[in-house]
Amino acid sequence: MSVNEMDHDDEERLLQSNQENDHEEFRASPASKYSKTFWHSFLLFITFIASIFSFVALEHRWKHPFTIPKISSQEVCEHATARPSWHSLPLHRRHAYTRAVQRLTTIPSRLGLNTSLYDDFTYIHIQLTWQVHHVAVSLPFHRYFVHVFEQTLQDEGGYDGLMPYWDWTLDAQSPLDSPIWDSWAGFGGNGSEAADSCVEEGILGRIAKPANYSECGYKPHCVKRVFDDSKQYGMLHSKQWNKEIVKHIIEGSKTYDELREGLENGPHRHLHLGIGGEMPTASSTNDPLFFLHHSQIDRLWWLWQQRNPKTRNVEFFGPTALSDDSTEPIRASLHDSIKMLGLAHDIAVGDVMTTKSELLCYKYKLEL
Ligand SMILES: *[C@@H]1O[C@H](CO)[C@@H](O)[C@H](O)[C@H]1NC(C)=O
Ligand SMILES: *[C@@H]1O[C@H](CO)[C@@H](O)[C@H](O)[C@H]1NC(C)=O
Ligand SMILES: *[C@@H]1O[C@H](CO)[C@@H](O)[C@H](O)[C@H]1NC(C)=O
Ligand SMILES: [Cu+2]
Repeated sequence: MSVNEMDHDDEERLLQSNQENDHEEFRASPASKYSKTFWHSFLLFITFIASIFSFVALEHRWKHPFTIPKISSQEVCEHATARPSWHSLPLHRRHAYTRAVQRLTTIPSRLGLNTSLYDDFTYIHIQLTWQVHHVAVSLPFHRYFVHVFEQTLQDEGGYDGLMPYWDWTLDAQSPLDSPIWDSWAGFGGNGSEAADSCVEEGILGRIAKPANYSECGYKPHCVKRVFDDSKQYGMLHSKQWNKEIVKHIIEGSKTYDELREGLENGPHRHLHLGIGGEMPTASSTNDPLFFLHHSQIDRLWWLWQQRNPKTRNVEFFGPTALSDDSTEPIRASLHDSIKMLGLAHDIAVGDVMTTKSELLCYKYKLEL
């Protein structure tokens, strides 16, 4: 086919279509037909992109409804109730608490695991261990973690109260006489020598066995306690968690990082070590004392915050877990997320800096 022939053919086609257009006024010319299709596709494309964006936004909002931190000391919940001290709870209330914990071990996992709802907490604590200890986020993480446990006890364990805290400073003089070890209205005591240090009384003896996760994954086992009577630190390391030590940390810590470090490496760590067995491991959550212990740590942070809420409800800094491809630590920020791996919403640190937030809404009694 020659170039001329082609031109001729095209000319003819053009002529034909022009004639057709003359006859049918409503039909668009080839050029405008082209542009109409173009605009149709363009609009369709825009709509498509827009819907993708809104879907992603919705999805994000659904999964992380709290990711926008309120970076202020906003105390929006005015009628916060105070969490109770274990020591001040009547015996039947203490028993009711242990029954609620017990119930969580009979409810299926929320994470879709073949273990219990109670085990979900241990599973998550193990998964996140390296990200949430000895770093700035350790206090906010455990504040939120205990809150999720408290909510779960209320919603699914049938517990109609707030999370109690174990003020171990009250027991530092005589740790073995603490009411916390009661076998009916408490958690049982030291592990049994005859049973390889497994706890055989209290809630652990009655029900919560086997614990299903250990540091190395799925591994049904009994929960152990090996009370340490240390020459240096005293019975259950109580010289490291008595009232004087705690007072010194609360009154002496000028910054968040100082307080976090002082609490975490001091009383917090020594209580784990002093009780021994499962407590000083990543699966410490298998011992239900974990939650009362961390409620107390949370209370001490809270007491420190109350001394200057305006500043301390937004003061958050310190070390973070190292990023994979850099030796430089990332700067800790109120925007950092706190993951709950599906057990509850992921949130931002800024969401739990005050306990009188919409999300948390609790307080403690204002006394050390
Ligand atoms: C471990 O899993 C079994 C089977 O799901 C369950 O019966 C048991 O209560 C779980 N243990 C705890 C401590 O939740
Ligand atoms: C539960 O899952 C674990 C793996 O996470 C598996 O090893 C174990 O056999 C399962 N147990 C049952 C009773 O299916
Ligand atoms: C706790 O029990 C273990 C045996 O399981 C024993 O070795 C240890 O001395 C006990 N601790 C105290 C303080 O009684
Ligand atoms: Cu922890």
